[in-house]
Amino acid sequence: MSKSFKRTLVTTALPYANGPVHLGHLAGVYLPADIYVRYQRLCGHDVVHIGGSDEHGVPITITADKEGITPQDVVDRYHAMNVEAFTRCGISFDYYGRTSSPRHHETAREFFLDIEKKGIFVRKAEKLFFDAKAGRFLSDRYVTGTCPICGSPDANGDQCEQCGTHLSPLELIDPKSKLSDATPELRETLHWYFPLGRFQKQLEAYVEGHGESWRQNVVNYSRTWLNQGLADRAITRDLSWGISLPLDEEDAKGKVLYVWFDAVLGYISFTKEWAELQGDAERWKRYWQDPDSRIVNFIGKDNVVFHTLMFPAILMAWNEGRSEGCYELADNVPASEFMNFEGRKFSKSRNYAIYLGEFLDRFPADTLRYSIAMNYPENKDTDFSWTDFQNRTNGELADTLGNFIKRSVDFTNTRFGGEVPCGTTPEEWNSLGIDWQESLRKIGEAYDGFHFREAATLTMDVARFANRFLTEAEPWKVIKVDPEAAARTMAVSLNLCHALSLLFYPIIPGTCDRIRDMLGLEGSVGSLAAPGRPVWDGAALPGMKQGHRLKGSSEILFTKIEQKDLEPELEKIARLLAEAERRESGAQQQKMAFKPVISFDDFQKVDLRVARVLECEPVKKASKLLKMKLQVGSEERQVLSGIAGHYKPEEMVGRNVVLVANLAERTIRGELSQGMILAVEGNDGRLYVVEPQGDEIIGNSVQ
Ligand code: B3M
Ligand code: ZN
Repeated sequence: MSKSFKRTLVTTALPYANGPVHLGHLAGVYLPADIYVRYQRLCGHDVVHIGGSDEHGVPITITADKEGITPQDVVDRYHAMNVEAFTRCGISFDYYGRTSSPRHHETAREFFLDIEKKGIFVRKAEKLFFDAKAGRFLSDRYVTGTCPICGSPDANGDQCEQCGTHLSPLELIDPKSKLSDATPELRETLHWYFPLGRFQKQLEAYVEGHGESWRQNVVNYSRTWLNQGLADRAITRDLSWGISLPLDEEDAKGKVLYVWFDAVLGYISFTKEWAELQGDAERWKRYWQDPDSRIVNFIGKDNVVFHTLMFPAILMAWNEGRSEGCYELADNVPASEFMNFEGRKFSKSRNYAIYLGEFLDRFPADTLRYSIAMNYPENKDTDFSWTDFQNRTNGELADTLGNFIKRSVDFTNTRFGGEVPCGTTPEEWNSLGIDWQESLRKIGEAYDGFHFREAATLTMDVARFANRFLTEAEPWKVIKVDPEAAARTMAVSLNLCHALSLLFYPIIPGTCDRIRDMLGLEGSVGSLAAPGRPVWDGAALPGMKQGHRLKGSSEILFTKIEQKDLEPELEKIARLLAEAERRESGAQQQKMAFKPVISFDDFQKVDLRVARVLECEPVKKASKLLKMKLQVGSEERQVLSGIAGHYKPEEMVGRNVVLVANLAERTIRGELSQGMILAVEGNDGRLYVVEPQGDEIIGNSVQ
């Protein structure tokens, strides 16, 4: 670490309180953060871990509508459920807040007002869909209609699930309100926009200043946005659920802050609430407003730009014109890739998930923590499978770590009266064949660098070493001929047990406390360390004194997972996969159903022409679209097409395509599209452009 810090603030993305957290969330955000925090605490660092529920936003109201309950019911239920699941999993938050709290509302409004008073927001009148029956403006997710790109009949106002195109509700064909099924009408409304572009230079400097230390994915996502040029972002919404605008103006009525504007500020409000509970209401400032503190935001890859651009921009706006009370920006934003489940993406909406609480009803937290640490999606997506979970639990946790600890404790109990039979000299300890200083340094570096899989692997290597040491020394044989040598072996083994109880603590804390208990040592591992009082380095030294009494009994640390234990899980997976397949083939069949018959005259109305692609380029902020310049006979046309995921722009240039030449012009993402080109979706999900061959046919009719 190049810079040294006096204290560390760790935040974890605030999960929407609209459903239970699943293993994907745990793997990407909460477990890595907890492991990191526990390691830092063992090192004697001052570290505070802040998390909480995101209780605003459309996902909450959609769940409420679906279940026929109020948004408040939704957040109450899932906040409680997630707190419980995190607690059972040993995620050691110092504070877990809720964005519905008065302190949070106050903080968010304070930020809004400060930026409003500085005149930074831009107000824009715009026409939005209004549901006259429901008497409400409709946010994007509340409008549905036909996708202009792929023709799917139930595209959402923000995105078409079928082809993935990001849409605005105004682009939908035949839009309908999800609230009442009414056809919405356009009405003018005013919204507050945050001009991200105003902070472009500062944000570039911020991102580039961390180009070396941040993960590649984080830098890349941020750069992509920066390179496109940052646009104004609306930070208000016409919704009834959320933080209402603190302005006494007609225009502000019925509007709330956009959920992302308020959610990121939750990190700050919750730190304030934590400080109040500590009896020192000002203490939060040391973590947020002191350059000597280090802020680390653990998130998933889908939340990157909100944390590397939007949140920093809000803080920059606050800091503008201030010499005191300025906020520090995050020092690192370790964003994970995704962990899949049995080869498929976790999906709450498709009910393809294992929820954390559900998992813990069946298996112990530490077996899960270890398995996930070994599958941490650091640089690429990884997979959680039941078989891998079983193998790691049985082979690594039970047969290696658990077996070593139990053999050491049992043999000492039965043959040495439950006492550490002798001391272990530093020379003896250091000549075991393990370079303690080097091991600790490497594991520590892995933690500091957010390489959790590496840290877990190196730690298990120490357990393997210990297990082998005991097996090879064979004290149960040696004791018959050389009791003193057997005693020395057992003393070393018990010291290894002690070392492992510290080394494994960040990953499997509950188990480490049980090891301490068997060793007859007072207090939990976590209670040994405090800011300024490190215990991590103690793992490199023999920690068990001659004559110390063990507890006298032992327990099995890890129960092996039998095939029959997994059967219900495997059955469930098979069911979920079959359901997913049915859904997909259902969708396929639906597509096969032919459209209603049209007359020959109707068909004759469609003017299909062969065109040649002259130029082709991507479209800013529409990752699915390509913009093409086409030659149609003597004319040139500009056409947008949703094929970006299937063809590179340069691959399109020079191809012949079939153009629907007399389709009414449309503007998509501010770009004119004069027609449509034909493509076929293959069974592999790819789009294949219809491509008539030949040079002598450009501009001609397709009949
Ligand atoms: N609730 C999105 C999510 O759960 C959002 C994160 C907020 S972090 C401030 O993925
Ligand atoms: Zn579509």
